[in-house]
Amino acid sequence: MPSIGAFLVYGLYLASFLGSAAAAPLPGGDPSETSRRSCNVIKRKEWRTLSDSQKKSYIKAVKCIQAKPAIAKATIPNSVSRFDDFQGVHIQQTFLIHFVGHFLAWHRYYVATYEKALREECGYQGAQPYWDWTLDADNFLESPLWDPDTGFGGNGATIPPDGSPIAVPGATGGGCVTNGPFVDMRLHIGPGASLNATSRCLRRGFSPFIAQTFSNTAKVNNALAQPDFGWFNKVVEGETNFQNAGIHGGGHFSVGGEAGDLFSSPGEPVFYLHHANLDRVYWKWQSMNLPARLSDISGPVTMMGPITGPNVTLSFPIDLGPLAPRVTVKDLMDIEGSKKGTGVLCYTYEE
Ligand SMILES: *[C@@H]1O[C@H](CO)[C@@H](O)[C@H](O)[C@H]1NC(C)=O
Ligand SMILES: *[C@@H]1O[C@H](CO)[C@@H](O)[C@H](O)[C@H]1NC(C)=O
Ligand SMILES: [Cu+2]
Repeated sequence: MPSIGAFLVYGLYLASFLGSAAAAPLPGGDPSETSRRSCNVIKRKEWRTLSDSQKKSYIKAVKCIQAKPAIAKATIPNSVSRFDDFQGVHIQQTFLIHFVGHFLAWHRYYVATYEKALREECGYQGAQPYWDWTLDADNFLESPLWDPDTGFGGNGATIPPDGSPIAVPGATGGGCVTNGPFVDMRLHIGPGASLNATSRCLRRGFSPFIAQTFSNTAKVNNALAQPDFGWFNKVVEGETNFQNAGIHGGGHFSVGGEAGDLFSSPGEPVFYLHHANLDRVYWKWQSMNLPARLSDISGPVTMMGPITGPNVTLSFPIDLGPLAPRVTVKDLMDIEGSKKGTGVLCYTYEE
């Protein structure tokens, strides 16, 4: 079967400027100042527990952020909207933030920054919802997420071969979404590592097989059973193949299309619900032994780097470029760190 590794080659030319991404000027001033502000902890809920009107408010906020003009044009010239800004930063940093020790910390900060943008720039009153894909693992197509009226719309149109850049086992669809709120959505950058101007539809290629195989409760429990962060992270990210993928890959490749693109997957609005759930599993694992696990961090500094180190530490910088102030892994270890004065985050999970 094709490996994700082969697909990584797709964007190797990026490597030349990835180093400079870390040096980009950052707005917002001293993050420790932000962390000292008072904080009202908001509660993230599972998508299907929201009322129809809460669901609609969330979708409305996503459409709002997709209509707000970009602020990151200096580093992502073809970004049109604030939504594109987020996608562009992920594309730029793809090789810096996956299969590394700070994978979960980076994506934790990234989703929280998106949540903040929805709330502060688009008047969204709720918290970032999450998608507990274990609830849909055996009945993927029936997930309330795909409802055209109260969800994100359904599968992409059928186009053989599957429209995702790698052949995903069990994939269907692959073309543009055919119903729901994102049927007319345009993506302005991507796919893959491309930051060139484009105008693309939102593609999906549902694979119920991937959902059933990798997004189930046993897989989550296996991750939760890991004794230290190094193992937890390895199990969550899994291998770069479809035999031993992790729950991270499960969420991405079950939706497929844009979501199955390692670089430009945040072009899929459901990306943020998937990564919120991954973050929730991470927080669950931390909460099983919080005193120790608020400071347990390890893993390679560079993508798939040597297991002998160097390892990521609490002082490792986390950089979202023009999206947010630079922080460290330490600032992101506690999802309520802002309230406690130990970090920059201020949310929690229902259940
Ligand atoms: C982006 O545009 C440049 C200049 O037109 C072109 O050389 C390059 O191949 C394009 N890259 C991709 C990935 O399409
Ligand atoms: C990095 O972490 C691994 C796994 O926990 C450990 O075996 C190794 O000694 C560490 N390397 C350094 C340089 O700390
Ligand atoms: Cu990612």
